[in-house]
Amino acid sequence: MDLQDRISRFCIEGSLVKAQEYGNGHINRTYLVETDRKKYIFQKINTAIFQDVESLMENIAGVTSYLTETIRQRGGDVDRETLQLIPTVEGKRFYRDEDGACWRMYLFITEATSFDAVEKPEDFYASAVAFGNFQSLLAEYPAQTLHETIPDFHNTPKRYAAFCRAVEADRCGRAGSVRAEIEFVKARQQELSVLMDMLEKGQLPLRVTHNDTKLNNVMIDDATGKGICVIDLDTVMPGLSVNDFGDSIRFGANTAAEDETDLTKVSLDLNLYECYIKGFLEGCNGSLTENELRMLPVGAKMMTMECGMRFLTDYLSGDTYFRIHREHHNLDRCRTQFALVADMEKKWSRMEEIGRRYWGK
Ligand code: ADP
Ligand code: GN1
Ligand code: MG
Repeated sequence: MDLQDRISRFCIEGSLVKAQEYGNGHINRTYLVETDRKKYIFQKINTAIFQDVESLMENIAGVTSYLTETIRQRGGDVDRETLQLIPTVEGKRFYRDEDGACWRMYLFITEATSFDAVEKPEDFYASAVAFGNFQSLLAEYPAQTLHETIPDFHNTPKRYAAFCRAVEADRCGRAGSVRAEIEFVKARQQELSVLMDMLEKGQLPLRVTHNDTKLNNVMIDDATGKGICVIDLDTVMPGLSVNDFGDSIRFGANTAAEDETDLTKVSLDLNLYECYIKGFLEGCNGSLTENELRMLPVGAKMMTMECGMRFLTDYLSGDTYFRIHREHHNLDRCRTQFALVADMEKKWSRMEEIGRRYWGK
């Protein structure tokens, strides 16, 4: 069965013109499908990571129908302001082929761009409003109906434990060559549980969050410059708002790419950091508690630490999780994250001071 056959299992309009690989996600395999009438996004779901595809797709169907209803009530364009699943010809949410691979299809969001790096601060600001607004839109969503698609996804202490196991196992014999990176993590072990501890003590609320708030997971409208649609809903689960904030900073406020090899280019751009705070608070629309506001800088550092640790864990375990495009790619990614953490530590008082400026606004 080839790609074309798999595409034909979905309710597409028109006849197929072309299908080509698309985007820069690290997890799923994404294709742009064009017919003579419409464009679609076609994805092979990464079933090594998402083992319970039924539950995953139930989450996505639930969230997208909920968003569709709200957008419709507000008179918005439901085909551009939320993902729209295209059912299979049997009316299912995904198609399992004879090899057991799982496929899903969405309408392609037209006249909008997902950026892999910040080209204009306005776009980063727009993404912040969109992610904040996404959280506000889902504030009343019945969180108990959501499946945990990746258990303990942002449980940083558990990520640390997994990292320690990978160092211990040293499956690829790489641990010896990354001693400095291992030490970098171990030196910060104490800090890694601060957010989870606050959650446990009821000092931070559990909300329905996106959990993967990279800039390229939001579509920016080409005409208006607004963040028209939040995409990549695989990890929408109960989580912490400060982590949604933090993951965006980790990716978008870095002056270098996530996989830059020249670490002198890596730093935290404080202007972008401030610009994101403004947009995120606007999108959250006054819903964040005092503790959440206070912990925003911690969220930024924690998501950067955690992501670096995850890249390093994957490097030590033989690159089985994140898609890599070159040798040592995960190590390069890990190094940028740790360089960014080090720069945040230098700029810590400025990060807090900027945060304080927006509390109460
Ligand atoms: P991954 O989980 O691998 O990151 P994504 O769902 O984020 O996969 O998709 C990868 C890329 O494909 C996105 O960054 C975006 O550029 C593009 N994309 C995904 N869904 C759509 C859509 N509905 N319309 C337009 N582009 C999309
Ligand atoms: C993955 O799917 P994508 O590329 O948007 C990962 C995130 C990481 C990110 C690092 C489900 O995001 O958690 O922060 O790579 N997604 C999953 O770039 O693990
Ligand atoms: Mg993505």
